[in-house]
Amino acid sequence: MGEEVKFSRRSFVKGVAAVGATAGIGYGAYSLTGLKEVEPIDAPVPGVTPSATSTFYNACPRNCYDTCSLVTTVEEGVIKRVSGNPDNSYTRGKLCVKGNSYTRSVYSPDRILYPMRQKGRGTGNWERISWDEAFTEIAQNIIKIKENYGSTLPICLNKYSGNFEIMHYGIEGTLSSIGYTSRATGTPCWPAGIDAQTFDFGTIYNNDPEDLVNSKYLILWGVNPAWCSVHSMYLVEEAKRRGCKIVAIDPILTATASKANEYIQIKPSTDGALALGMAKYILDNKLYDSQWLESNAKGHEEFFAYLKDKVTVKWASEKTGVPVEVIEQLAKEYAQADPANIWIGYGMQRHTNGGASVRAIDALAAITGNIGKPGGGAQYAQLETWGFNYHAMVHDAPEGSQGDGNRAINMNNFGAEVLAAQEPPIKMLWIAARNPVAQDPETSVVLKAFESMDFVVTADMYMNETVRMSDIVLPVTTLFETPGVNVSYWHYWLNLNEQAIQSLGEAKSDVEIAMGLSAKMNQLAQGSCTYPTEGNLEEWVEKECNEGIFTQFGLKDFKDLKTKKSVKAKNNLIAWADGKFRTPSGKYELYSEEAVKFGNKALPEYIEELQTPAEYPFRCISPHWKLNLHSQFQNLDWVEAIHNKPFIEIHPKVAQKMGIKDGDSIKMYNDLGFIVVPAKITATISEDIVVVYEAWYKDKDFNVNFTTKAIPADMGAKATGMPGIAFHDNFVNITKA
Ligand SMILES: Nc1nc2c(c(=O)[nH]1)N[C@H]1C(S)=C(S)[C@@H](COP(=O)(O)OP(=O)(O)OC[C@H]3O[C@@H](n4cnc5c(=O)[nH]c(N)nc54)[C@H](O)[C@@H]3O)O[C@H]1N2
Ligand SMILES: Nc1nc2c(c(=O)[nH]1)N[C@H]1C(S)=C(S)[C@@H](COP(=O)(O)OP(=O)(O)OC[C@H]3O[C@@H](n4cnc5c(=O)[nH]c(N)nc54)[C@H](O)[C@@H]3O)O[C@H]1N2
Ligand SMILES: [Mo]
Repeated sequence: MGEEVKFSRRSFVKGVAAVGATAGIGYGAYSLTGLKEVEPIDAPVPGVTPSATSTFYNACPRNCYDTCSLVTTVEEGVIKRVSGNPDNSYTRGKLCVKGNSYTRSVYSPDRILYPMRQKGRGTGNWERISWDEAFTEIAQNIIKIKENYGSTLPICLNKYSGNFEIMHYGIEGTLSSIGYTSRATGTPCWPAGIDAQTFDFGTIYNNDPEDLVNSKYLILWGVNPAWCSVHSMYLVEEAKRRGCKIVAIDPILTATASKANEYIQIKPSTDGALALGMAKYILDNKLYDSQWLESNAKGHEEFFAYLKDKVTVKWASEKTGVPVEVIEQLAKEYAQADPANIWIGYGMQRHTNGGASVRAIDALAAITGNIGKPGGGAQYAQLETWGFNYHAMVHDAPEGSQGDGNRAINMNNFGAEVLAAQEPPIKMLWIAARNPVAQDPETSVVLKAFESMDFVVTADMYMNETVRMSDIVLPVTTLFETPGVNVSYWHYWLNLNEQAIQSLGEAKSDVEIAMGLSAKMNQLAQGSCTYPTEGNLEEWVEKECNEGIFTQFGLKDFKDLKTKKSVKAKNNLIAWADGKFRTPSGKYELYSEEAVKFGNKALPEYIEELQTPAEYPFRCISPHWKLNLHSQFQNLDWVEAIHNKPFIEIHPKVAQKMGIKDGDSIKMYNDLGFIVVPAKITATISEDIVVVYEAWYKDKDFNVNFTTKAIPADMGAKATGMPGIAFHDNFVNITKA
């Protein structure tokens, strides 16, 4: 990246300063021209007796393993308490810090409650407008783009994981219903691992996490449930109580690792070498399950030949920094325990060889015959419970739409690809359930892309960095203000989401926004939008369900779900128990031709990790933070009261060498950008890394993604349309600021 991009970070700092100057950085950090104070809205839901205390069941829709079932107490139309559903054996009556702060998140003084227009993107000079004005301006812009370019391809949607409730796929539906558009495609989250497991097993499919308690040996491999899946931590601890040995493998001694029987500190991005070293030991000592391999696997001879030819435990030790004896002991214990289980995290696959690492770890489970049985497996994720109709999502382009489909824009290189798009260029962005300015790599480039647009619309609940770069913001409801239904990508529960309160201010759900826009588009240009213009949302939730869902969850019909609220899948809770893999051969594929088609090795071979360049001697790992969910929750004053400062973790020896003391202001930089944060000196990390947790802090000029480059991971294109991103291959240097 050249000078220009490097310094565009500064221009963003100016942008923030301008917001502060206009509004005074305080709650919300935006100015509302001519607005009176927001009154609390406490009108009850129609049909609910005012002043009565009512209980509603809600479903946490955040992008989180736990996807909890919530019990919401409402008094006189106001939420008083949100707690975990005790009848759900995964949620177990408890919530995480974020869940416990839901009451604040709904009534936060930060909530955006009205549609607003910004006079000058990034100025903070917002004015309240009516929904009619907002829809008119958006519709006119869409119609103008169609006139100028002959298609709607200059409009680009960026939507991801702000809300995973099934009706929120209506956001994709909104754009489909106006024509073919450009779409941010792929995911910054888990794609390399998905492809890896797709090559090996045919798809992602994990055992019911409640089955973790049946393990005798559990490796937590680059996963941090103590922060990122707190309800699973109960299961890990219960397994331990029943005699299971817990081993954590991570470059950071995480809160999870601190609860394990053994912690193994590994050099980042070398997990494949550790897994292959273990496999070699297992092969040499004949600890593999030849019977399982004979009946279930394809290519184990080729894999064993590769191990014999290329892998030694000593090599694995040199690569990973893990002593030979530790690798041997780990391999022996793992292979001899029955059943033995591995939970493969998403953090560990955010490397250029992340997919290959996941395949090597999967191979351990396969060669030891730990697949398809209780307490065993290679757990990553599952989509088995996601068989909805996607009724809110599927909408045809209007008749006469030009083009033959949507255009894919890589979500993992969003800024650069938006800027580079030609014939036609991208002119308008629609952002919903997404905060790309905070969460995408190369923030300075993302900001340039936003600056270059003719028109930006963002639908969100809070005034975040992306909203600040928009022309119009549309206020969306929280999960308590709209009905829905949710499942998890980890556990096997399905949770109903009931509307517990009326929407605050003028907030609308994403589907209601689509309906309103459709009405306006058709008013201005008949036939220009196929989205329904009205509909009962409760009925729409029912339309998402089908016989497959009812059978899977033991429900008679939708009414039955409305009575039961939270239900667990009845069968297929042990992945691959039937031995029918969904690969081309129907077997577990240690040798995958499909992998070759996507430019990868057929075998789970080691792919060299990126080496630290001399000028940027630290690898910056930027994992997820305990108190937020990406850019969500950290902005709440309740959460800020617990913790409101980003920091950089530095090993004591590095600190000593550089004369850095705890709390010193540190500049972390590379050729892309920099951040300035206080130092936290800690021996929980190794000397070759620094750690900065990714998060959005309200009114703080902090975003680690100013330094992360859009470096692709090795896999992801098959299942998600684009390769993943190597967030943790971020090489930096540090100096005292
Ligand atoms: N509190 C909270 N919960 C969350 C989230 C959140 O932001 N906050 N996010 C949700 C989402 S979207 C996701 S994807 C999941 C993520 O859930 P996790 O995968 O558990 O979390 P991460 O922080 O992404 O990464 C886990 C660990 O991977 C380690 N790691 C990084 N590189 C390597 C490596 O090369 N080898 C090994 N062995 N380990 C490595 C990191 O040090 C980190 O401790 O959590 C979900 N839950
Ligand atoms: N450096 C670094 N960067 C990372 C990662 C990392 O480990 N390191 N992790 C990556 C991962 S795993 C992920 S999943 C991504 C997450 O990236 P995003 O999907 O962008 O994540 P969020 O910040 O959870 O949500 C975005 C926005 O959705 C809004 N929202 C919530 N509910 C609704 C709704 O109902 N409607 C609408 N319209 N908006 C809503 C929230 O207020 C928030 O502003 O970040 C990635 N970025
Ligand atoms: Mo994620």
